[in-house]
Amino acid sequence: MSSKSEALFARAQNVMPGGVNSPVRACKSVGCDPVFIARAAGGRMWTVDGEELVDFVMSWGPMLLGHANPVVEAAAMAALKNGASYGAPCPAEVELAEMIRGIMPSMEMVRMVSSGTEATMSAVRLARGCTNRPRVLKFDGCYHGHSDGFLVSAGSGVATLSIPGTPGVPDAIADLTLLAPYNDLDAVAAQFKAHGPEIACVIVEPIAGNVGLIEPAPGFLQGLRRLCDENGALLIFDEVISGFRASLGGAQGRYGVKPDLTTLGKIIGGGFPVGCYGGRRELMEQVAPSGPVYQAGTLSGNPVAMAAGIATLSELGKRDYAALETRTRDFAGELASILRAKGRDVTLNQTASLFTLFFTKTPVTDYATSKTQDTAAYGAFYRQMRARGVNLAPSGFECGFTSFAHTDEDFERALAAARAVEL
Ligand code: KE4
Repeated sequence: MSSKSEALFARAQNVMPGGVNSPVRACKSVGCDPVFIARAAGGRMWTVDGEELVDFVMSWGPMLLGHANPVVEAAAMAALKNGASYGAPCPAEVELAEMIRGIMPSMEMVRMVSSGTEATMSAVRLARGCTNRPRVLKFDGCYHGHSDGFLVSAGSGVATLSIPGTPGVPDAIADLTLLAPYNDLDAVAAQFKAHGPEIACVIVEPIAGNVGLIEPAPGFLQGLRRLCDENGALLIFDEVISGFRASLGGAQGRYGVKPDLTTLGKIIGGGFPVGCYGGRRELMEQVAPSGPVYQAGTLSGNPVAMAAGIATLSELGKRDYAALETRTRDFAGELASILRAKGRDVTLNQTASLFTLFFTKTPVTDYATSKTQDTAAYGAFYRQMRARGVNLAPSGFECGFTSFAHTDEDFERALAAARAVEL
C-alpha cells in the first residue's frame, strides 16, 4: 500500500508542475520522491505518515529560531486577529524597517517586498536607474532568485559572456549579465576593463549558499568594494541567506564591508513571505513614489508578516551566535569525520550556522570546484539519512542550516544516523 506521501505526490504531480511549488523540493537531484510534511516544531518535522525528521533545511533558512517558535507564532496570530492585509500603511512596517536599519546601518532606507526574488530584481532595477547603465555582473553559481537577468550561464570562451540559462530568457536579456567565477577578483577586474562604463552593479552573495556553502576568500569582498568604487558601479550584497545568520548584522557585519544596497529575505519574515531591499538614502529615494524608479507590491509590508518579522528579529537579538557557530562547527566536523572513516572523500565548508559536505577531496572555493563533487554519492547519503530520520538539503549544491532550536539530542540523532549509513 502506498504511503500518504506517495499518494499526495501522485495527486500533486497531476495538478502542479513536478508536484511541487519550487523545483528543489522535488528531490530529483538526490534520486527520490519528496515526503509531505504535516507539522514542524523546533529542529524537527513530522511527515504525513508520522515519520519524525531532524531538519537541517529549516525552510531553506527562514527558521533560524526553529520551527513554530512560540513568540513568533503568538505575534503573527495576534496580528491576524486585526486582519491579514490592508493595502494601506500600518505601524508594524515602520517598526520593522527601523529595526532593520538599526541592525544593518548600511540600509538607511528600506522597501519591503514579498520574496528574495522581488528584492534582488528591484535592487538591480534601482542600480540601473541610478547609474543609467544596463549591465549587471554576477558570479557563476550564485543564485539571486528567478528573475530573467539572473538565469544565465557562462557562455563559451574566456570573456564569460552569458547565455540564457533557461528557456524563456531572451538572448538580449542574458547579454546584459556578465559573469565571473566566485572569489576571482582578477576576472572581475577584467570585466570592468572590458565593460566598466556599462556596469550598473555587481551583485554577490557575500557568503555563497547556492553552490553549496562557499565563504568569501580573504580580501574578496573588500576587492569588490574597491573595484565598484573605481568604476562607478554599485555593490549589492544579496543577504537573503546570510542576513541575520552570518551574524545578527549579516555578512556585512561579519566581514565589515559596506555595500551600497542589500537584499534580504527568508529570516526577515520568520517563515512568512517577506523580502526587502535597502541601502544608501540617496539611492533609495529614487524608488517610487519618492523617485522615478518604479516598484510595487500588493502584499508588501502586510501586518501579519511584519509582526512575524519584528518578533523574529527581536528574539534573534537575544541569541548567542558564537555558541550556535561552535555547535554547528562541531556537528558538521563530526559528520565529515564519520564519512571519512567510511572511506569517503569529503570537503567540509562551514560558516556560522551554515554547512555543506561536498563529496570531493578538492577544496571548494567556486562553482567549478563545487562541481567536482560526487553527486551520486551525496544522493545516496541523503536517501539513507532521510530513511534514518534526518532531513538534509536535497541537493549537494545547497546549504545545511542549523538553528537556535536544535538540541544536543537532535545533533546526536543525526550523527548516529550518519554512523549507520552504508556508502
Ligand atoms: P526567494 O524568491 O526564493 O524568496 O529568494 C530567492 C533567493 C535570493 N537570493 C539568495 C541568495 C537565495 O538563496 C534565494 C533563494 N534560495 C533558495 C535555496 N537556495 C530557495 C529555495 C527554493 O528555491 O525553493
